[in-house]
Amino acid sequence: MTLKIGVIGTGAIGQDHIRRITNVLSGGEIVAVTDVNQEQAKQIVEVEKLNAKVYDDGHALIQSEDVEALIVTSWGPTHEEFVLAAIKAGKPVFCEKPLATTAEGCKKIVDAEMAYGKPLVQVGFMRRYDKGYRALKNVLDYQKIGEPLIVHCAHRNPTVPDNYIGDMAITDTLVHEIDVLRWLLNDDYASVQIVTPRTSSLAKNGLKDPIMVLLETKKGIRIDVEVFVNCQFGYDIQCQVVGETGTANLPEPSSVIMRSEAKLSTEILVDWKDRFIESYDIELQDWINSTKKGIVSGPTAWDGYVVAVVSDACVEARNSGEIVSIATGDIPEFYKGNLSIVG
Ligand code: NAD
Ligand code: NAI
Ligand code: ISE
Repeated sequence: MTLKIGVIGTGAIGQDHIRRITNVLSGGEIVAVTDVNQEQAKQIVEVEKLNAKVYDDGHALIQSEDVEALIVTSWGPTHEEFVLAAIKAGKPVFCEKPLATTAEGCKKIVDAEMAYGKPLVQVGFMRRYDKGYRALKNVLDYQKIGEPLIVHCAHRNPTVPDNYIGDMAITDTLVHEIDVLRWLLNDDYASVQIVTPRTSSLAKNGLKDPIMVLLETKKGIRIDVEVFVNCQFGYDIQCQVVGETGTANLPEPSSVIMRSEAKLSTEILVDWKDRFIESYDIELQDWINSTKKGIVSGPTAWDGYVVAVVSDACVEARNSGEIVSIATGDIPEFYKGNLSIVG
């Protein structure tokens, strides 16, 4: 049985997910697409030679009888509305991060899903599927460096587009670390402080870039994350855990080591699509397989909600300069017992 999928938002990642489902993965077919930019939606149907209908808007697509499951890859602020409509229609939905741009919006989704009575929502936190992060988690879970004490991270983008504004360093970028670190450490956050160093002269649109995010977990682990989205030199993701008896680093993506012109060098990737390409493939194959079994096996709406609570606290900490406490509440019974190793 092929899962008939509708995609809302055919921008950068929407197109990339359509490409992988059509050409790389198995068991899913794109039967419907929509985008506020209708020309772009039509174009991807042509480019990928899809047997898919182009809908006028997301709601018409969600209601279509041809569509069994949804992928939401439109801009962050539109996610809440489409995910709520998918739950109302009783259709499984894979929503790119963020689930919603505020904790309040995510809570509405959690409440709607629990009222529906069956998990339908998966959030696109693909780093949990990454080979490198999984290897790092293995080191920690088997206590190979003792208990973790400190984590140093960097999330660097070479540049960002003009529509990257306001709080997006937190709500669009840092959210990946917020999710993956609580999964990696089996811990939740207790407080956050954000400090801003000198702003890069290459930052656009009034962005304060870079920022330094200082998190403390409930177990007392201290985390520092540098978010620097105009670093120019590449797409660079770093994570080092300092434990009681050693340190462990996230592996670098593999690359040819060159000795040439009196230099020893390796390439640095520049595009986020390439850095986690295998993770997206594994993530979406897992979503297709699980959806067919009627389960959600990846990051849930609860995970999306927790990330949004933390992200709201980060925004408050950035605006106030103060240390802000974080209270995420207890996980509801409904979301316990996730079957998957990434959940
Ligand atoms: P994008 O701007 O390239 O694409 C967004 C698309 O949504 C655009 O084509 C836009 O026209 C369309 N759109 C906007 N509003 C719409 C609406 N109301 N109805 C239909 N279409 C609408 O953005 P992107 O880089 O593809 O990002 C999309 C989402 O994916 C964001 O939420 C982003 O955070 C997420 N994302 C996640 C990752 C990741 O690593 N997991 C990477 C990139 C993007
Ligand atoms: P994008 O701007 O390239 O694409 C978004 C598309 O959605 C655009 O084509 C836009 O026209 C369309 N769109 C917006 N609102 C819409 C609506 N109401 N109805 C239909 N279409 C709508 O953005 P990008 O980079 O593809 O990001 C999209 C989402 O994916 C974001 O939420 C982003 O955070 C997430 N994302 C996740 C990544 C990951 O690594 N998991 C990487 C990049 C993005
Ligand atoms: C983008 O939306 C992503 O999710 C990328 O993974 C991230 O690195 C980038 O900063 C975001 O804008």
